[in-house]
Parts: sequence; C-alpha cells; structure tokens
Amino acid sequence: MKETLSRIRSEALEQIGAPDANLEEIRIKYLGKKGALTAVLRGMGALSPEERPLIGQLANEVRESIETAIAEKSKELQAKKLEAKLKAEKLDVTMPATAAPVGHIHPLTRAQRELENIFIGMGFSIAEGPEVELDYYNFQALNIPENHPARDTQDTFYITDNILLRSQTSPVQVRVMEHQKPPIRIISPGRVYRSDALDATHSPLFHQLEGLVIDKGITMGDLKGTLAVFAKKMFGEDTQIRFRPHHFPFTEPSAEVDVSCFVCGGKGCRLCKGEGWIEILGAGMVHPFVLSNCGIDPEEYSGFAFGLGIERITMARYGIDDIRLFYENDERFLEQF
Ligand code: 2NL
Repeated sequence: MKETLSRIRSEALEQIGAPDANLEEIRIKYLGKKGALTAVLRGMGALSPEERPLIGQLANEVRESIETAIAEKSKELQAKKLEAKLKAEKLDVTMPATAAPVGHIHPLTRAQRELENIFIGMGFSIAEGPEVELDYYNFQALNIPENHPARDTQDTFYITDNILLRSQTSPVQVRVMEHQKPPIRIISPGRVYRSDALDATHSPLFHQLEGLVIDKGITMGDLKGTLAVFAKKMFGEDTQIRFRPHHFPFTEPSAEVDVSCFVCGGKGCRLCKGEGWIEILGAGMVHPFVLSNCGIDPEEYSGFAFGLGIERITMARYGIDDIRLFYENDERFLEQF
C-alpha cells in the first residue's frame, strides 16, 4: 500500500509539473470521490491496527502534497496568463495622439475680413448697425420715397409697416452721417435681406460691404482712385477698373464698376463670359438730397459711396457657381477653402 501511495504521489506530481497540465482533471483523477487516493483510503479496512495509522498519515501527506502542488501550479499558470495578457495589451502612453480635426474660418467671413483689412489699410473705420431697421433709414433717407420703383428690386421683409430687415447696409452709414461731422471715411459690412427665392444666384440673406467718404472737395477722381487701389489689392496688381454709367437713387452720378478679368487678364474666358471684365460693385457721388437728409450741407461737403456683394465677389474669385453652397455647411465644400 505504501508503494501504491508513493506511486500515486510521484505520478500526480509529474502530471502537475507538465507545462500543459489540466489541474482540475488531475485533482478529480487523484483526489476526487472516485479518485486513486480515495480508493486507497477505502481499502484501509483490510489493514492491521498497527499499519492503519501509519498508512493513514502517509495518505494524508500524499493528499497534502498533491493539493499544494496543484495550488502552486494554479498560481503559476494564472501569473503566466496575466503576464501574457499584459504583454498583448501593452499601451505606449508616450505615442503621439491622433490630431482632432479642427475647422476653419468660413470663406465668406474670410472674404469679409480681407475686404475690411484692405479698406482699414486705406484709413477707413468699420461701422456697424442694426439688421432690423426703420423704413426711414433703409429707404427714405436714401432718396427712395414710398412707391419709388427701387423698392421693388429691394423688396425686403417687413416686421411692421415701417420696421423691416435692412436690404442694404447704407442705413448704418446714414446713422453715422447723422451723428458725425465730416470728414467721414467708413465701411459697413454685414448681413442684408431681400425677399428673393433661393436659387443658384439669389438668397434672401446675403452679405454686403458698403463704403462712404465725405469731406470738403471729394470728387469722382477720389472714388476712382480708391476703387483702383482696392481692385489691385483684392484681385492682383495688374487689375484695371472700368466705370459704366448707371442709376441709383442715392448717388448722382452713379456707375457700375467692373474689374479686368483676373483669370484671362481681359482677353475673354469662361469666367468673364468672353467680356474681359467682371462687374463687382456699384458706386457714385452721394446724392445732395441724401447729404441734406443726414444734416450735412451739400454746398460745403461732397462724398462718394459704393456697395459690393461679398458672396458675388467670393463666387467670382473661386469660380463658385451656386450661392447656396455658402449656407449648407457641407464640409466637402467648406474644406476646400
Ligand atoms: C448697389 C451698389 C451702392 C451705395 C451703394 C450709398 C450709401 C449712402 C449714400 C449713398 Cl449712405 N450711397 N451706397 C452707393 C452706390 C451703390 O451699392 O448695387 N446697390 C444697389
């Protein structure tokens, strides 16, 4: 029986020592209810009273050593498992992070800032004012009385009979003229509204930049010089400008102003539709009625004014053929700028 127990011990320990040992299987095989060691203990009834305690003690020792070996091996296997897991899931916290995507300034905002900087460079200040305006500042002060045909082309959104969304930023300039003695040299950029259906070239909300200069002795020559410098800074040093006679109620004389095509230089191409010129703004000498409406004596002072559409200039510059792209916030469009 002694030999059986020694054999059980060495056999069990050898199996536990194997690198791929299945510990639970081994425990059942030797220590389980139907296990080898249990079988030995069951056979102890056949032993003599002297042998019984000796064999019993030895059997206990064998059980203990098998249990200890299993516990140690189990610990060892778990440690190995953990080590392998740590190795597999190794994380290098010093690796550089993936950069988060960062947006940028909207092309219209960029164009507006660029325009502002050009005029600031020529000594202009920026004037701002309300988008919800009185009919008086948007129309009447600018020599557009009730029932004037110009109200049709500038049909805007009315809050009440005499409160509306501004259709141009000129009312900002009217407010400045009311409160500031010349010399005045300002630009007024901002949102304007027209009751137009949205299509490829029209939007009920768009952006304008107007300019106004009032002083003693201001002439059409000052207007041309200022716009010539502006055109070169905006579209390149070779850019020429051209005035065509026009009519606005708030300026006299009035002109539409073209720049030589910045794609073909004037030869004619797809952008300028073979013309060589691109219309970019309207301008003129401030109408004497407008000056007197604002408390400025037209006998003492004169001035020029101009207005341009920021969308229109940006579309021409980048060859954008649909104004709606500016307002849809589609990243595939925006990320190109
Ligand atoms: C256009 C171009 C223009 C003005 C705007 C203006 C402002 C004051 C007095 C006189 Cl306070 N004029 N602004 C002048 C000429 C053209 O905008 O196409 N407008 C419909």
